[in-house]
Formats: sequence, structure tokens, C-alpha cells
Amino acid sequence: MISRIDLRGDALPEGPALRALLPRADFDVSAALEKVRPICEDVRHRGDAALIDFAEKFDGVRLDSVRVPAAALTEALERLDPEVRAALEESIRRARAVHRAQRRTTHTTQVVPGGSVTEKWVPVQRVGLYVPGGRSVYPSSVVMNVVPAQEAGVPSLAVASPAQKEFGGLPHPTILAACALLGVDEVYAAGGATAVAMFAYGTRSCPPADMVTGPGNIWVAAAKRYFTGRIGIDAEAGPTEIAILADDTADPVHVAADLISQAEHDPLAAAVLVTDSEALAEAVERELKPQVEASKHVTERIAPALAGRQSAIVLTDSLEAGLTVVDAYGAEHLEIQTADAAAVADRVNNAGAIFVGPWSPVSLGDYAAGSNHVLPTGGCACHSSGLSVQSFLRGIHIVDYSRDALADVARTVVTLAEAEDLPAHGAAIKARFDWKVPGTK
Ligand code: HSO
Ligand code: ZN
Repeated sequence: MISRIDLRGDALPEGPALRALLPRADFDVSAALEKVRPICEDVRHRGDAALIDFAEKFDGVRLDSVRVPAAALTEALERLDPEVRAALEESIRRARAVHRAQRRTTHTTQVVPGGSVTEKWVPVQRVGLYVPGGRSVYPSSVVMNVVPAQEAGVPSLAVASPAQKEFGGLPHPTILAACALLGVDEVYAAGGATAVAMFAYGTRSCPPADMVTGPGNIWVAAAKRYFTGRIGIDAEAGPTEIAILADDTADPVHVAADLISQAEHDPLAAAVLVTDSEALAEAVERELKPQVEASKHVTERIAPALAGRQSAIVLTDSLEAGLTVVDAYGAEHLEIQTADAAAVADRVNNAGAIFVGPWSPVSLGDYAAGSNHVLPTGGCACHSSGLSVQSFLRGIHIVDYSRDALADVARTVVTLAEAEDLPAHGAAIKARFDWKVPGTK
């Protein structure tokens, strides 16, 4: 059901050597890149007509237009199950509270009298949010993308999600309802790489965006990579991951349930338990079987995800060694189920999000902790963070020096310019002082 990696006995290797021993899915975005290139270029040249053709090819439905009419959004919200509506509202409320606190304020540093640098935070002006359809229809991901963008003050926000044949070519009604609940009225029926290309190049019905965010499959990741450097992207989201660092105080029933919870996403999803307790490892293995059998998406996702090379139970000599392992792994989600969990969590350097103790499972964070669930995967947690207000902001430095303040530092600038053999840089300073910068040639 799940393999074991026994790292007990010898000292742990370091860095890449340790990472090579740890489980991880093959997620080869570069191979997919070649396939998405012609799709993106077709959208560039034929715009809406290409989007309509691709929806017919990939989603099996012929659209009149890619833009979702306002009435469809209102109707979807009216028809939304009141209990789901209330749950989404609670999720939004909590996410707003957390993300509002991430807002940045303009800050001025008075470097010298008469010389200041102000850092002004400006939102990205137009953002396209991609929301997957098909196997994964996640209104919660609409919340996790839209809320930080709104809290950052992004003035123009559009959502794209694949056309669904069974809903007459509209995106899934729960996605539409979530958009309506969040006040997003610009929505397109476009899927995968075609949606990313629509936002990147713009079409007659969809103005181009400065940035595209949102989860997606390998085609979405490949399209994002195709446009890297041309538009902003949040991250190339790969299959989801849960790592659990646990000791013998952890409850194997909870550990097994949490591993399964993320395996439920994708046959390539990773579920990794790192523990210094052989007894816990055995108890979790025993517990997995009945829980997996009792779950809904066993054959198509959970069983292959747990059995895949990306999932394992990793045994270590100590909790200390376990900490080294989870830091080397850099999980998207890391649960700490140990004694004194908060202190252990405090020592972790690499994780997309950390879930502390027995009452903070990843599922809570997926929906209603207030934290964001768009997080770095594939080890990217070692250098990147999850989606936040900051993802949608740019800090612009505003430099404002008086004549005296410039005169005061002129020699420094000219000296450095000459040291770099860039005399024209120095000349731009000298010209302002009749070429008489004190102490320079
Ligand atoms: N665990 C996923 C997000 C999600 N879970 C959406 C349920 N719905 C990646 O963080
Ligand atoms: Zn999830």
C-alpha cells in the first residue's frame, strides 16, 4: 500500500544526496512545453475562435462565446445549496482576515537630510485567475486566489475555468457561484493551456492580463512556463503533497486519515510520513488499509497515490533526524504531530505551510483555517512561499534627492562609476554641478 524508506543506522547524507533518497513524483513540465506551444500560438493568432475550437476538442462542447454572461453568475449563486454558500462565506471571511493583515504600507526612509527613498506598494493592474475543472472542481481555490488579489487591491480581476458539457458550456456552477459570492463578474469558459494563453495574449473578448495565477495540471504548468518572463505567474503548481512529522505520541488514525486526505487529489499526489517510531509506522500501515477501502476515490486516485514512488513512510533514528528529512524534502504541507509540536514546528525551515498539533489537519487549511492553500510543491518550498497579498503587489522605490543631498553623495557615485569604467554614469552627476564634483577628476 505504501513503501518504507529506512534511514536509520547511518548518519544522514546532506543536501542533494539526502533529497535523492526521499520520495518525489516525476513531473516533467519541459516535455509538456513542446505540446502547449502550438496551442498557445494558435490562441495568439486566432483568439476567441481558437478558444472555441479548443473547447470543442478538449471539453466536447461548442460555445457561442467564451465570456460567461452576468446572468449565469447570478443564477448560479441563487441556485447554490445554502449550506455550501454559508461554508464558502465562512471560508472567505477567515481568508480575508488573514490576508488583510498581509497588506503593505508605504514606507519612506530618510537616507540623509533632503534625500529619501519611498517604497510604494502597487497592485498588479490586471490578473487572470485559472480555476481547474474536470476531475477537480474546487470553489475553495477560487477563494484562495481571489481573496489575496482583492486584498492587494488588484483593480481588474478575471477568472477562467473549463467549459463543462453538462452545464451547456459554462464553467461548473459552483465555480460561478463562488465568483459571484466574491464579487468577480468577469469569467471565461476556457481551460488549461488555452486559458493561460488567453490571459497572456488577450483576445477580442478578454483583454490581456499582467499576471496569471491559480492551480492546474501539467498543461497549465507548462503554459505558465511558456509565458514566464512575459507575464507574471504565481508558481508552477505540481501534484499536491502532505508530509507528516510524527513521534509515538501521534494518533495513527489521524495520521492515516491525513495522508489519505491529500492522496485523494491525484494519482501523483504525495503522502509522506516521517517518524522515529517504528510502532507508529506499523500502526499507520495497519490503519491505512481499512480507511483507504472505505474512501470514495480509491482506485483512480488514493491507492495509486499511496503506492506511487512519491509516497512513503520514512523511518529515522530520532526526531532530530526527522527534522533534517522534512527540511530536505520541503513539503507543500507539513503536519507536526509530535510532543511539543509548536516548538518542533518552530524549527522547520522548509515547508509551504505548517500545521501544528493534532487539531490542525491539512484539510482545515484547504478550506477554512484562513491560511492560503495555493502553496509551493515539488521542493519549491525551499525558495518560495504560497500565494499571498504580496504575490499581487510590486514595491516601487521612489527616489527623491535635493541638490544638496545629491552634491553630498556625488563623489561616491562618480568614484563607483569610474571603478566600473562607466564614465557616462559619472558624467550625468558632474553635468549637474558644472563638472566640478569636489575631489573628482
Ligand atoms: N490541498 C490542495 C487544495 C485543495 N484541497 C482544494 C481541497 N480543495 C492543495 O493545497
Ligand atoms: Zn486538498
